[in-house]
Amino acid sequence: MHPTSHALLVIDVQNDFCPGGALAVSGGDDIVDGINALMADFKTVILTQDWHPAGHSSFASTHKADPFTMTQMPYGPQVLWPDHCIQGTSGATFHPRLRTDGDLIIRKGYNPAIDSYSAFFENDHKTPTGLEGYLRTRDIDTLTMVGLATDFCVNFSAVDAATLGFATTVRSDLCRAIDMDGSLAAAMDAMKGAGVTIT
Ligand code: VGL
Ligand code: ZN
Repeated sequence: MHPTSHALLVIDVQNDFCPGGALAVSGGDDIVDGINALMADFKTVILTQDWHPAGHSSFASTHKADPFTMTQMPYGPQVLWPDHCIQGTSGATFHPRLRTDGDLIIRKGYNPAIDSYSAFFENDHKTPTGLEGYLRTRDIDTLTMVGLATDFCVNFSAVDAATLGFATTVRSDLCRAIDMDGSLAAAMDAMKGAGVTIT
């Protein structure tokens, strides 16, 4: 059992990121049993849930564009995704086998105008989700991260956590990647550059 200062963060293990989902990550469901087992070692388990309104600005359909193309947002470049994780739909629900009896569920991406990959900040890198305060007020300074997708939401969450000063480890065996246009290699570099431990 890890000490109370060390929490597990489970990123976006939702139906739309698993095979058959709207933004399926290859092997996304392979990690569920391993994550459930890992939860038993932590006193604090936090889950995140991608939670978009219909017509979200990160959806290609909103821009009449093709999915997996890029657009420019006021806060910078943004990948346009297939419609996914729409609030209240089965695609936004956690994988049916995932243990969801954690301490906190952080929903993100609900602001129509800003995407939110990171569990800490929206994609403007300024608007906080409140997770930092939750962790600090509970004297948590060490994080292990698992989930989907390695190169987007896990990457952004891990880089932000390490930059905020949390000792951060990503368990790559319990993550799966989208890997478009070299995004996995870029994410690995970004995480290592930020001081994230990748195992
Ligand atoms: C994610 C793309 C869009 C993720 C979420 O969970 O990595 N990726 N929304
Ligand atoms: Zn999303």
